[in-house]
Amino acid sequence: MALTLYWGSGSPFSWRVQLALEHKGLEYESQLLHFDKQEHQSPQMLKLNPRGRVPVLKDGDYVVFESVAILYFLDLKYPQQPIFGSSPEEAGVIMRVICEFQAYAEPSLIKITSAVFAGKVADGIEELTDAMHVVAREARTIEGRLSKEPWIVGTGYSATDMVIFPWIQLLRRALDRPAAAELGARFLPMERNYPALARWIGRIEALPGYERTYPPHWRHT
Ligand SMILES: N[C@@H](CCC(=O)N[C@@H](CS)C(=O)NCC(=O)O)C(=O)O
Repeated sequence: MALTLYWGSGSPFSWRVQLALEHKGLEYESQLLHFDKQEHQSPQMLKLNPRGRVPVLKDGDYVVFESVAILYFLDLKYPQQPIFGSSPEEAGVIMRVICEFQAYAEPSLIKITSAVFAGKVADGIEELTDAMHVVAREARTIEGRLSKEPWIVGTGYSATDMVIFPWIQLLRRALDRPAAAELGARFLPMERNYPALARWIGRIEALPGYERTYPPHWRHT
Protein backbone atom coordinates (compact mmCIF):
# COMPACT_ATOMS: atom_id res chain seq x y z
CA MET A 1 0.00 0.00 0.00
CA ALA A 2 1.52 3.34 -1.04
CA LEU A 3 -0.19 5.71 1.38
CA THR A 4 0.51 5.82 5.11
CA LEU A 5 -1.12 8.31 7.47
CA TYR A 6 0.41 9.05 10.86
CA TRP A 7 -2.27 10.59 13.02
CA GLY A 8 -3.58 11.17 16.53
CA SER A 9 -7.04 10.42 17.94
CA GLY A 10 -9.02 13.65 18.43
CA SER A 11 -6.51 15.76 16.49
CA PRO A 12 -8.64 18.08 14.34
CA PHE A 13 -5.75 18.44 11.90
CA SER A 14 -5.51 14.67 11.45
CA TRP A 15 -9.26 14.32 11.11
CA ARG A 16 -9.24 16.63 8.06
CA VAL A 17 -6.96 14.28 6.20
CA GLN A 18 -8.94 11.19 7.19
CA LEU A 19 -12.11 12.82 5.81
CA ALA A 20 -10.33 13.56 2.53
CA LEU A 21 -8.93 10.04 2.19
CA GLU A 22 -12.38 8.53 2.80
CA HIS A 23 -14.06 10.94 0.39
CA LYS A 24 -11.58 10.04 -2.32
CA GLY A 25 -11.94 6.34 -1.57
CA LEU A 26 -8.18 5.95 -1.09
CA GLU A 27 -6.80 2.97 0.77
CA TYR A 28 -4.12 3.80 3.29
CA GLU A 29 -2.16 2.31 6.11
CA SER A 30 -3.26 3.86 9.37
CA GLN A 31 -0.55 4.59 11.95
CA LEU A 32 -2.31 5.84 15.07
CA LEU A 33 0.19 7.55 17.36
CA HIS A 34 -0.47 7.95 21.08
CA PHE A 35 0.19 11.47 22.35
CA ASP A 36 0.38 10.25 25.97
CA LYS A 37 3.30 7.99 25.01
CA GLN A 38 4.93 10.82 22.99
CA GLU A 39 4.90 8.59 19.92
CA HIS A 40 4.62 11.65 17.67
CA GLN A 41 8.02 12.79 19.01
CA SER A 42 9.88 9.52 18.34
CA PRO A 43 13.15 9.75 16.36
CA GLN A 44 11.41 8.05 13.43
CA MET A 45 8.58 10.63 13.45
CA LEU A 46 10.95 13.58 13.89
CA LYS A 47 12.74 12.39 10.77
CA LEU A 48 9.44 12.65 8.88
CA ASN A 49 8.34 15.92 10.50
CA PRO A 50 10.97 17.81 12.53
CA ARG A 51 8.15 19.70 14.28
CA GLY A 52 6.96 16.43 15.84
CA ARG A 53 3.33 17.03 14.93
CA VAL A 54 0.63 15.06 13.18
CA PRO A 55 -0.78 14.51 10.63
CA VAL A 56 2.03 13.28 8.40
CA LEU A 57 1.32 11.52 5.12
CA LYS A 58 3.72 9.26 3.28
CA ASP A 59 3.10 8.36 -0.33
CA GLY A 60 5.83 5.92 -1.25
CA ASP A 61 9.01 7.81 -0.41
CA TYR A 62 7.36 11.21 -0.52
CA VAL A 63 6.49 12.82 2.83
CA VAL A 64 4.15 15.76 3.40
CA PHE A 65 2.95 17.36 6.63
CA GLU A 66 0.72 20.33 7.54
CA SER A 67 -2.89 19.28 7.11
CA VAL A 68 -3.89 21.75 4.40
CA ALA A 69 -0.76 20.95 2.40
CA ILE A 70 -1.69 17.26 2.65
CA LEU A 71 -5.21 17.98 1.36
CA TYR A 72 -3.77 19.94 -1.55
CA PHE A 73 -1.23 17.22 -2.40
CA LEU A 74 -3.93 14.52 -2.28
CA ASP A 75 -6.18 16.50 -4.59
CA LEU A 76 -3.49 17.00 -7.22
CA LYS A 77 -2.18 13.45 -7.02
CA TYR A 78 -5.58 11.73 -6.75
CA PRO A 79 -8.01 14.02 -8.58
CA GLN A 80 -11.06 11.76 -8.33
CA GLN A 81 -13.73 13.37 -6.14
CA PRO A 82 -12.04 16.80 -6.21
CA ILE A 83 -11.96 18.75 -2.96
CA PHE A 84 -10.61 22.07 -4.25
CA GLY A 85 -13.49 22.70 -6.65
CA SER A 86 -13.81 22.38 -10.38
CA SER A 87 -12.64 25.81 -11.53
CA PRO A 88 -9.86 28.24 -10.55
CA GLU A 89 -12.53 30.60 -9.21
CA GLU A 90 -14.04 27.92 -6.97
CA ALA A 91 -10.55 26.85 -5.80
CA GLY A 92 -9.83 30.49 -4.92
CA VAL A 93 -12.90 30.73 -2.71
CA ILE A 94 -12.27 27.34 -1.07
CA MET A 95 -8.71 28.36 -0.24
CA ARG A 96 -9.79 31.84 0.87
CA VAL A 97 -12.36 30.51 3.35
CA ILE A 98 -9.76 28.03 4.68
CA CYS A 99 -7.24 30.87 5.13
CA GLU A 100 -9.85 33.04 6.86
CA PHE A 101 -10.76 30.20 9.21
CA GLN A 102 -7.12 29.54 10.07
CA ALA A 103 -6.34 33.22 10.58
CA TYR A 104 -9.42 34.38 12.45
CA ALA A 105 -11.08 31.37 14.14
CA GLU A 106 -8.42 28.76 14.82
CA PRO A 107 -6.33 30.69 17.40
CA SER A 108 -9.44 31.22 19.56
CA LEU A 109 -10.57 27.62 19.09
CA ILE A 110 -7.16 26.38 20.22
CA LYS A 111 -7.32 28.68 23.26
CA ILE A 112 -10.80 27.50 24.31
CA THR A 113 -10.38 23.77 23.73
CA SER A 114 -6.90 23.63 25.30
CA ALA A 115 -8.13 25.41 28.43
CA VAL A 116 -11.21 23.20 28.79
CA PHE A 117 -9.32 19.92 28.34
CA ALA A 118 -6.56 21.08 30.70
CA GLY A 119 -9.22 21.91 33.34
CA LYS A 120 -8.18 25.58 33.33
CA VAL A 121 -11.40 27.40 32.43
CA ALA A 122 -11.73 29.31 35.70
CA ASP A 123 -8.15 30.62 35.47
CA GLY A 124 -8.75 32.53 32.25
CA ILE A 125 -12.48 33.03 32.03
CA GLU A 126 -12.27 36.62 30.69
CA GLU A 127 -9.85 35.75 27.93
CA LEU A 128 -11.87 32.63 27.09
CA THR A 129 -15.10 34.62 26.94
CA ASP A 130 -13.46 36.99 24.44
CA ALA A 131 -12.24 33.99 22.43
CA MET A 132 -15.78 32.60 22.47
CA HIS A 133 -17.09 35.89 21.03
CA VAL A 134 -14.60 35.62 18.19
CA VAL A 135 -15.63 32.02 17.51
CA ALA A 136 -19.33 32.94 17.63
CA ARG A 137 -18.78 35.72 15.09
CA GLU A 138 -16.95 33.38 12.69
CA ALA A 139 -19.58 30.68 13.26
CA ARG A 140 -22.32 33.16 12.32
CA THR A 141 -20.58 33.81 8.99
CA ILE A 142 -20.43 30.07 8.29
CA GLU A 143 -24.05 29.72 9.43
CA GLY A 144 -24.98 32.38 6.84
CA ARG A 145 -23.23 30.44 4.08
CA LEU A 146 -24.83 27.14 5.14
CA SER A 147 -28.30 28.62 5.28
CA LYS A 148 -28.03 29.13 1.50
CA GLU A 149 -26.09 26.03 0.37
CA PRO A 150 -25.55 22.53 1.83
CA TRP A 151 -21.75 22.93 1.88
CA ILE A 152 -19.62 25.86 3.04
CA VAL A 153 -18.37 26.76 -0.43
CA GLY A 154 -20.21 26.03 -3.64
CA THR A 155 -22.44 23.08 -4.23
CA GLY A 156 -20.12 20.22 -3.21
CA TYR A 157 -18.37 18.83 -0.14
CA SER A 158 -14.91 20.41 -0.25
CA ALA A 159 -11.64 20.90 1.59
CA THR A 160 -13.28 23.84 3.40
CA ASP A 161 -15.80 21.51 5.04
CA MET A 162 -13.00 19.06 5.92
CA VAL A 163 -10.90 21.80 7.51
CA ILE A 164 -13.70 23.31 9.61
CA PHE A 165 -15.79 20.27 10.62
CA PRO A 166 -13.28 18.65 13.05
CA TRP A 167 -12.91 21.93 14.92
CA ILE A 168 -16.66 22.31 15.34
CA GLN A 169 -16.84 18.75 16.70
CA LEU A 170 -13.94 19.40 19.08
CA LEU A 171 -15.51 22.65 20.25
CA ARG A 172 -18.85 20.93 20.93
CA ARG A 173 -17.06 18.25 22.92
CA ALA A 174 -15.24 20.88 24.97
CA LEU A 175 -18.32 23.03 25.59
CA ASP A 176 -20.26 19.96 26.73
CA ARG A 177 -18.01 19.70 29.78
CA PRO A 178 -19.73 21.01 32.93
CA ALA A 179 -16.85 23.45 33.57
CA ALA A 180 -17.53 25.08 30.19
CA ALA A 181 -21.30 25.47 30.67
CA GLU A 182 -21.14 29.25 30.94
CA LEU A 183 -18.85 29.60 27.93
CA GLY A 184 -21.06 27.37 25.82
CA ALA A 185 -24.39 28.84 26.86
CA ARG A 186 -24.91 30.85 23.67
CA PHE A 187 -23.38 28.25 21.38
CA LEU A 188 -25.06 25.03 22.46
CA PRO A 189 -27.39 23.49 21.61
CA MET A 190 -26.36 24.06 18.03
CA GLU A 191 -29.75 22.95 16.74
CA ARG A 192 -31.19 26.09 18.32
CA ASN A 193 -28.33 28.59 17.96
CA TYR A 194 -26.77 27.47 14.66
CA PRO A 195 -29.40 25.32 12.93
CA ALA A 196 -27.74 25.32 9.49
CA LEU A 197 -24.41 24.30 11.03
CA ALA A 198 -26.17 21.52 12.96
CA ARG A 199 -27.73 20.19 9.73
CA TRP A 200 -24.33 20.36 8.01
CA ILE A 201 -22.79 18.29 10.83
CA GLY A 202 -25.53 15.69 10.30
CA ARG A 203 -24.78 15.66 6.56
CA ILE A 204 -21.08 14.95 7.14
CA GLU A 205 -21.83 12.33 9.79
CA ALA A 206 -23.99 10.52 7.24
CA LEU A 207 -21.23 10.33 4.60
CA PRO A 208 -19.88 6.89 3.71
CA GLY A 209 -16.67 6.19 5.62
CA TYR A 210 -17.36 8.84 8.27
CA GLU A 211 -17.46 6.28 11.09
CA ARG A 212 -13.91 5.17 10.21
CA THR A 213 -12.69 8.73 10.82
CA TYR A 214 -14.35 9.20 14.22
CA PRO A 215 -11.72 9.65 16.97
CA PRO A 216 -11.51 6.22 18.61
CA HIS A 217 -10.97 7.49 22.15
CA TRP A 218 -14.11 9.66 21.92
CA ARG A 219 -16.23 6.50 21.84
CA HIS A 220 -15.51 5.70 25.46
CA THR A 221 -14.55 9.01 27.12
N1 LIG B 1 -0.58 23.30 11.47
C1 LIG B 1 -0.48 21.89 11.71
C2 LIG B 1 -0.89 21.61 13.14
C3 LIG B 1 -0.61 20.19 13.56
C4 LIG B 1 -0.73 20.02 15.08
O1 LIG B 1 -0.60 20.97 15.85
N2 LIG B 1 -1.01 18.78 15.51
C5 LIG B 1 -1.09 18.51 16.93
C6 LIG B 1 -2.21 17.53 17.20
S1 LIG B 1 -3.80 18.29 17.06
C7 LIG B 1 0.18 17.83 17.38
O2 LIG B 1 0.73 17.00 16.70
N3 LIG B 1 0.61 18.19 18.59
C8 LIG B 1 1.73 17.54 19.20
C9 LIG B 1 2.61 18.47 19.94
O3 LIG B 1 2.43 19.68 19.82
O4 LIG B 1 3.49 17.95 20.63
C10 LIG B 1 -1.38 21.14 10.71
O5 LIG B 1 -2.26 21.78 10.13
O6 LIG B 1 -1.14 19.95 10.46
